[in-house]
Amino acid sequence: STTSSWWKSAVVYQVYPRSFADSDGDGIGDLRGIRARLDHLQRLGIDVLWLSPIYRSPQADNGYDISDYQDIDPTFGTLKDFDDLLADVHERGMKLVMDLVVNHTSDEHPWFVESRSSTDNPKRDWYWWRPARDGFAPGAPGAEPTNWESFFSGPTWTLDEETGEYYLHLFDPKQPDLNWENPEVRQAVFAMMRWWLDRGVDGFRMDVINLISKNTNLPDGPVGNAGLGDGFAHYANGPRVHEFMQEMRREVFADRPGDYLTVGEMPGVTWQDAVLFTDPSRGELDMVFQFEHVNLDHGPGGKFDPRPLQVSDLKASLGRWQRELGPTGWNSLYLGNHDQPRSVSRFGDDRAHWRESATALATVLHLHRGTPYIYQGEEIGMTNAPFASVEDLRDIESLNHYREAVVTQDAEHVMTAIRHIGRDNARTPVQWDDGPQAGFTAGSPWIGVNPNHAWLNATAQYDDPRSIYCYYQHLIGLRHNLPVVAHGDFTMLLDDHPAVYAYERHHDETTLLVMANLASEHADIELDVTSAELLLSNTETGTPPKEGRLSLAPWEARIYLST
Ligand code: ISL
Repeated sequence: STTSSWWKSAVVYQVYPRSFADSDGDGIGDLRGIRARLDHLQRLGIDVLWLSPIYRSPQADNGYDISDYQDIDPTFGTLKDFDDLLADVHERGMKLVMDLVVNHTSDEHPWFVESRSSTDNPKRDWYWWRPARDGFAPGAPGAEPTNWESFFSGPTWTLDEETGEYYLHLFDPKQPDLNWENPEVRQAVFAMMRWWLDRGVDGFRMDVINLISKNTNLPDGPVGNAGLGDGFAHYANGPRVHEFMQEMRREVFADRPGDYLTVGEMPGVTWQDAVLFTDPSRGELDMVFQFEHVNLDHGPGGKFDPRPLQVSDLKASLGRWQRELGPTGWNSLYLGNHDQPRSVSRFGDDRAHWRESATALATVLHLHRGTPYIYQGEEIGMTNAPFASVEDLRDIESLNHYREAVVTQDAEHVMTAIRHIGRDNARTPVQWDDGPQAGFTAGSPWIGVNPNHAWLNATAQYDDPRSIYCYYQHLIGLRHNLPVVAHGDFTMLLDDHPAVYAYERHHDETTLLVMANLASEHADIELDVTSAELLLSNTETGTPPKEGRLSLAPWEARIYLST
């Protein structure tokens, strides 16, 4: 934040409103639904609630396509409902952070409607308009101004028939990119942010914020999929991104005392750049979401070409970020969100060792240096969903990929990859109880409820001291109560062990020793815990340590403290 580092001892919880809780039976979660479930969050112990977008939106990308930044989509409620929710969150001692989606708007946003209306409209330059490539007629194959492939398949340019020019959209055609080179655009965004802060919100999670500065020459990228090019080097981490972040900090936060949180979502950000973004002396962001560890299981063909993840790669990657951001910057810690498959299914063993692997992964993550993020349902161990066919899917990314991929690949092969890595895995409704539709809605849900809610649900876990939910309560308590968790330095141990993730944190006279076996076989390790106190473990009766040796059961995790 601007005035303190309160978020170092905080835990953030992400709500994806569409799938959290439905109060009115239309099958889609809403703000009143969230309000009615605040006990779940407060008892868990979280400090901050991050809301995925609730603004007015055609919902082409579930709200990441905004048509009015200063209103609530009727699907989710009203501004009054929002104010009520915010008041309740604050009354319970928690904070609320909004999603800020300003790399692009909806094509139905009045700014874009004006911009596309004519080549000399005053807002023409608020977006990226370009004529067809030299020597090509508009609309001809290959006439797009660059060869870039969009994140959601197909080219990043769409022809507007009326004016005969193309507009840029790194995501769907319904998500045109704003032109941050234009100072009027920046001022409009900053004014909108101030409006929300005046309303009382506590900060922003900034969607793909490292994509806002493009190489204005718009060069082609190396050709890959389907004849399209990879433009990443020309639109990500661009030349003015740090300047824009500093300007935002000045214009939006500088004269505003208060404990805010800013986190930039940044696909492809390097640790070198992350240090610059999060160095407090530079006045940019409090922390960033990096993607290195969630891209480790992507194959040469990208995310829909998954390959097995090696624990050693995960250790090397997260360890590097701990080391490099250590003295100057600050990490965001996450294993899942609304764009990623369920962490217990992806990194754990959601069949034979469901509870142990969910809690082992949580142990590893939460005791790192950084601010942990919990994605809704993770705290009860929700798993990937058994999507039977393409009819069960809702996500624009998966559906576009499916349509494109089945032209050249076997449909069942395509579905296997989507079942493994697709975003809808994280978007099935939160499983509150074992009743109809898992207690999510009295109506018919917009996406199917996972049938495992019969046994996997929140209600079954509240009073079970061995539950995943209760384990998360303990982990959050450790961050709140032990300065070493929030402020200690980080040293990786057993670097070369293929399955055990172990590290030490030091602060003043205190040492925290964390270890977890991230495999479904026993592991023997050499670590001396003789003078340490066992603080928390995810197994009932761990094997007692002997002369510097420990034997860990499958997915066993232990936390020791010595002072
Ligand atoms: O999930 C992804 C596809 O592999 C990512 O590339 C994702 O699109 C990227 O992380 C950006 O995500 C954010 O912006 C998107 C939106 O669809 C995501 O839900 C959001 O988190 C466009 O606004």
